Amino acid sequence: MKSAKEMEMVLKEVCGKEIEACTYEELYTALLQYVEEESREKVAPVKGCKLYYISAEFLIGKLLSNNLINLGLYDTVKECLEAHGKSMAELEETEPEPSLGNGGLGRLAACFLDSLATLKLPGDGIGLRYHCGLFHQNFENGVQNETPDFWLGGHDWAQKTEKTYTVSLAGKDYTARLYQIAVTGYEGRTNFLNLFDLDTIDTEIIGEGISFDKTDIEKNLTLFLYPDDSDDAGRLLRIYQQYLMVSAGAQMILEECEERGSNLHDLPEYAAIQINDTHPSMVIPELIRLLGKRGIEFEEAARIVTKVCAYTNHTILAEALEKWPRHYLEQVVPQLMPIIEKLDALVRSRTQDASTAIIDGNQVVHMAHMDIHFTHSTNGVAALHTEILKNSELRNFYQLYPEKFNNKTNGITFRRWLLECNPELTAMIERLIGPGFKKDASELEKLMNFVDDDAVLEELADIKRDNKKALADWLKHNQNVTVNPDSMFAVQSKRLHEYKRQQLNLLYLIHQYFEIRAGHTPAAPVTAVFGAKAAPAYTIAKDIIHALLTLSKVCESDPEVSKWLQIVFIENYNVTAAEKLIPACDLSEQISLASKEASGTGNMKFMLNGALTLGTMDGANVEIAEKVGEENIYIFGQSSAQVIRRYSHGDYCAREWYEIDANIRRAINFLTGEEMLKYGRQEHLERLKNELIGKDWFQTLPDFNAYIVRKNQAIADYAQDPKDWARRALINISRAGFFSSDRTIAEYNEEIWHLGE
Ligand code: 26Q
Repeated sequence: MKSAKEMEMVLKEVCGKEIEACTYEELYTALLQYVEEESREKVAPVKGCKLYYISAEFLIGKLLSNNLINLGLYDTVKECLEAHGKSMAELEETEPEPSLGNGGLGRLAACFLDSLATLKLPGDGIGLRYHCGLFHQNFENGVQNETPDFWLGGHDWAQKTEKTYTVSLAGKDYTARLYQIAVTGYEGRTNFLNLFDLDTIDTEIIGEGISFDKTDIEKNLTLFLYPDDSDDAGRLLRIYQQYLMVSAGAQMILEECEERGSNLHDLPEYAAIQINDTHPSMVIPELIRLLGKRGIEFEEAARIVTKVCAYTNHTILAEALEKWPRHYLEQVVPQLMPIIEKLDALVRSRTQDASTAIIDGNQVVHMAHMDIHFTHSTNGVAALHTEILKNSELRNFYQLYPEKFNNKTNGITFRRWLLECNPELTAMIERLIGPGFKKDASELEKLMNFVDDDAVLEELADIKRDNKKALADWLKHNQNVTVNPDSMFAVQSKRLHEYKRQQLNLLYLIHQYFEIRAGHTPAAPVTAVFGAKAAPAYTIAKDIIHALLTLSKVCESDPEVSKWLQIVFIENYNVTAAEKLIPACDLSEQISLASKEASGTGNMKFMLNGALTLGTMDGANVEIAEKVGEENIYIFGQSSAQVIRRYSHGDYCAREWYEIDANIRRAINFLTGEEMLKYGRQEHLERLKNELIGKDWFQTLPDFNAYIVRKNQAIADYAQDPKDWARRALINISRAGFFSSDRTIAEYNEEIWHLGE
């Protein structure tokens, strides 16, 4: 362990001048270099099986503080900087956030990399080095606007290597170059995130907003994450991206395994590949193709690949299950088509059930079907989700391969989502139960000894108050909005999607507006905070954002309402914003339509930071409720069984609910009332209103009244008995241990991967 004095020497040497004389940029670059070197010291040779986690997204967040914490250097660096008048917070501002993911699936991949390295398991990530990644969001006149996020501008963590692989796309050879980000675990080993890219990418081709020529593969291939796929060119580009990732990845895997002594027939002893949703599914035929080129015949190759690969399903929404018209694949990856056809024939020899075919009667290729047939494990990401896969969504597959199906409830890394983002709470926990919880999260249980300790509860409440104040300062600085830290912070932050039902929250807030104006004020003032990006082509999602931004103005401009209710929408919600927001939350909104949210991981982050959950019995909320007990969570709404039944009967009629229920009618009509039209755009608001009355595919209206009752109950409890609220928050923290990604990764390893050292 270095002292602050020694750290000073290091920094002075790297920068070539006194710390006082350095800019933050210089200090950041110096620390990046130093951390890189320290991380490399922890690279260890691999013995036995190694994991390759292939994913289109790795939402890793900023790395400097995270890596310093994991290397045990954070306090020293902070002390050293402060001794020379420099602030860690300002230094952190210098680092751009890598923009390599869009939501839960990408953040999960990042948490998994942290846990693998912390548990000293050999496991690398494989993905793409997007130059602009996910778009940058800003609001203009109450509307989401997208611009490119040039995160690669300055110094970044991805080191260019000399390793390249040739990948054939549409019959033409391209050179994929490997970049590597060192992933260093908490007192653990160093693994790598391997990102592929072309040298020929050209950001100059970006036009208005995030538009660009989708056909110029050489220049655009890794420009953006999930390019708009509402047209053929966009969809083809996704296939180009996916194949670049899996082909370069598969070549790298085989090369590494051969170097370590594999004769490829024994590949399962050297490699385990986890396929993160269907985006990397082409790795299956690609590996078979590469094994074929090395002399292994098709049947054996298919058996080997099945043993090596495992598949995780992250969604049951039909539209997210990738399926490609056969002619797309014929155009982009003609070399894979004969293999996919053979795999399809093999499936047809195994079963008569046409619903599980890889290539269906319409000549559409189903990626998830290929995954389930040709991997040895298919897992869901929360207990309820896995049950739904087995019993409804993938029922026919489950009947074919019951032994392949298993659950791995998601988790989060406590290093980033507690130690890094909430140092005050971390310090309190450490003082009460010692430091063991940092690596063994189940030790948080020991906090149960303090749930009746008034001093501890008061301290917990003070910490929450400080975090709310810090968020308020941050919001003032970033968005020039002023929020009241003495109000209750009710937060819904996640991608914008109708199934997540930000629109339910919207209708509640409209309801509250009416109630306050009628003199029925809530038990405490409430600040409703949102953070969400909508996919650029997702019209209704953008309408929901617009309605919330407009309602925010309506509330703000009413002096009576604004005393009690404020709506804040965080611009460009990302990992950095989440780290400020989550520790400041009182009430965590997890209100998806039951059966639709595979797991959720935000729910776990909020719980760990002492928020109480208001949620439906969906995804991992079910397991959170089981761990904390019903007195310590606010559950409402239809059950997943009820929802599934409603869908199968096809008898949900939103208009009937609208017509029968005066509360619902009042809230929906308000969308196009004069107050809203004063600030908002009629076209957007009317479209949303019509959608809610005419369709409401995610059944907002049947849960509306139950949501109002539960939420108002939570606000009343918060206002009336702050000590009891703190007590229940502490119970939530102490029961959060199960949701550590260390536990999740240990389960994957014991049941699926069986990794070596
Ligand atoms: C598919 C086809 C075409 C274009 C895009 C896509 C696409 C892109 C991203 C489909 C899905 C995604 C991302 C899904 C995702 O983030 N799922 C979330 O995964 C989390 C981790 O398991 C869960 O906690 C969330 O419940 C789940 O929504």
